[in-house]
Amino acid sequence: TETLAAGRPYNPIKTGEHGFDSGTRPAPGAVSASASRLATASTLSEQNSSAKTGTEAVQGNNATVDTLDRVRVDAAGQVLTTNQGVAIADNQNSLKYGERGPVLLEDFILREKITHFDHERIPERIVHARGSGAHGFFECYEPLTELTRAAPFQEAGKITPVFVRFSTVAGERGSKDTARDVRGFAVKFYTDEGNWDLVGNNMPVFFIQDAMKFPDLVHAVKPEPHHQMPQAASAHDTFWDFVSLMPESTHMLMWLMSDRAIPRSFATMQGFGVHTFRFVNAEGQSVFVKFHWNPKAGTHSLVWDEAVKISGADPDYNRRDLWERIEAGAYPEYELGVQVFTEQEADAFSFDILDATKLIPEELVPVRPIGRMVLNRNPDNFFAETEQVAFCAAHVVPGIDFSNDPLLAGRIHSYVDTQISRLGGPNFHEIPINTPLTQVHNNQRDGMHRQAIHRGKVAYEPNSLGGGCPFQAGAAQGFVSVPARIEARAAQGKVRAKPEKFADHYTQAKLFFNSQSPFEQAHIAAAFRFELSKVTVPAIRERMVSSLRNVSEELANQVAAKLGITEMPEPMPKALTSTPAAEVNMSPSLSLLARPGETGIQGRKVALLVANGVEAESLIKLHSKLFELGAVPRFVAPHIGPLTTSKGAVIDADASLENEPGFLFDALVLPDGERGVRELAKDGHTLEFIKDQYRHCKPIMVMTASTVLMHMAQIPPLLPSGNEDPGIVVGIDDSAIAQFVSAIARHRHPERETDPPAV
Ligand code: HDD
Repeated sequence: TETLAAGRPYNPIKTGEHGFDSGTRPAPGAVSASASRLATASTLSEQNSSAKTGTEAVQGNNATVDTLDRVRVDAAGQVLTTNQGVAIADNQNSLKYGERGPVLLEDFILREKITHFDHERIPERIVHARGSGAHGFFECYEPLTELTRAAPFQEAGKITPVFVRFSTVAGERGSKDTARDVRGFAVKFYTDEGNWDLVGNNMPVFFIQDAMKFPDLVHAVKPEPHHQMPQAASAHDTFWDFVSLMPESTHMLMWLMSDRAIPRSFATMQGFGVHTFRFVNAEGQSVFVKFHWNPKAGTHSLVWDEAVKISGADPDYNRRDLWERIEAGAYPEYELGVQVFTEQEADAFSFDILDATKLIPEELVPVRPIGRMVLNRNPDNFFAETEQVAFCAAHVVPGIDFSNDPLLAGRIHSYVDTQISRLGGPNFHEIPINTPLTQVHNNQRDGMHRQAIHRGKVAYEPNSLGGGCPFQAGAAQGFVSVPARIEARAAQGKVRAKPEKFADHYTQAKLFFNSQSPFEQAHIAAAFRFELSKVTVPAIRERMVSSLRNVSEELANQVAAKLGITEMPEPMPKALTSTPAAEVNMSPSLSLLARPGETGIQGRKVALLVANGVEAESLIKLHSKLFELGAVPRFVAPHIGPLTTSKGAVIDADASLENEPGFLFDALVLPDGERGVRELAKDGHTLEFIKDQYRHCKPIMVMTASTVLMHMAQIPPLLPSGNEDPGIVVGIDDSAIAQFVSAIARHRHPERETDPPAV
């Protein structure tokens, strides 16, 4: 076999047959022998993984990443072949009868190539079509054996590999990242007792209470069927028609109109399991649980004007940010927290825990941190991993179980069903990114694209011919559903109905709105104004305003005024005349400001404007300081390439004012050096750059010679309140740098914001 393998095209799927290692799966955490041969450390994230995380985690990470090695293909040093492994002599010309003659049907090489190409696309996801994935690991803080027997939570320090996919919901696969939309936050845990998918969103509530309404919701928000517009946007008639007729969506609309719907980065948004789930321990005792992902980098969002501009200049804004953070070793990290409560506690709440339009205020049930997730490796191939990954709300492991949330019930059905058409048959669990680390044995057979070669003649159970295998695991090892009591009142029997508490649609919408800071509230009002101003039917706008009156009169008035509604419509009639008193009326943790983050300025992009003739020393000092703190400083100039500074040194510009406009950066530095400043002043892009930074409330550092640029851009020297603007730092000494760094850490300085914008 040695001689056979040597010098032959190496097919990594068939390691066993070619006499390399047997192709068995490595134990979780083990580094497979083939890894060193096949995987060349090609990305920075691979090279960096151990040094940067510095924990056992990298090993855990390798557990999934390693099993994928059996299918990773590296063509280095190999000849080009057909799919049958036949070497191809000429990949330039089709087979013809004479140089100028017709192409021959016989050309199987041409036909194989074109046929495969013709089928390169698969259907996109019906929702969440646009997404970005990453590998990583989950690390458990402490054993949770009292609460759950779920494998990831059994030991302190235990590592479980994960694959995560973030997504927008409404847009098509090639749509922009910065649409106003919910973000998907789907985590596949490759546990050592099978795959568990926590398929969540970046908002803790949902539009509807029952899966029966999901197709209606999606048809309403997707581009309108007659002309297929607008793309990746909810600002159109059908969406607002539907939601204004569905008062249960009001709470979710508050979230969707908030800046949560335009995250600055996937690394700066929360994630939520949304539904109530159950934890089940080894004794079979169960408690209810809600899952929360809290980003270590804090919660930071864009502002609308910025998101709109970014979608033109960089439609891949969030995807690029995720990729670059991982390549740079600034791994996105999230803490997993749980709200745990009993059935008795749940019964006493003023809302129903089976209602996905309600959250449980953290002030009522605190969030207990139980572990952390680090994303430390980019996929090798977008299609094979991010596109083919199949998440499913029904994928749970022993220790996790469902509640009776009727939205969840529909999801338990929908995901497998959708993958069957999207991924072409029932065997998508065999696609490498979807395979569990545990072995799979059952009597399911055949179907499209079957990979496993089942041996023997037994495909049924019970059997004696196969020695009774595979055999039932029994309750100690296998999945056992919680024997939850069914509450249907005897007299009710089978019904199509909802419990009464589901009908309170406004208490939590109010709670959310009242818990926002003034600038967050202003952004919510502006978002309603914008979206509804795109609605062409006045009756829909009015209906929405009538619904908002049940949330906040002030909000309703503000929105109505900007829609030209002079006579306020009556508040929408409520389904319930009296609702149980809410436990909390303010929940500070619902504000984005509640989580500024622990990672300082890491990952923030800072533009240092330069041109021929700028003063270099101060810029270089600042550049290295920012770099040291984990920020991404970039020299931006009228053109890319080398520039000569005031003292004749050379600075290389990374980007131009044209190819990376101001709104792509989190902060701006205006240089010293009069000649350079004069050159910048001649370029209209410079003033737009400054204006956008100011309008989007981002910090600006102004070195003395550049104060003229601030005047030219008509930047007000003081805040509207008359106070100094803490986001504008003049000078370059150490205290100015310190002030600038803390201004960047704060991200935005909304106290300068006016509506409409002054600049
Ligand atoms: Fe869903 C995809 C999250 C309700 C049916 N959903 C999908 C994805 C996420 C969510 C993150 C993308 C997974 C990926 O990256 O591949 N969905 C949610 C959340 C919901 C929710 C948090 C409410 C709490 N979904 C929901 C309902 C249904 C679906 C009620 C149907 C009854 N969702 C699907 C789907 C998708 C999907 C049609 C499309 C592509 C896919 O599953 O793989 O089955």
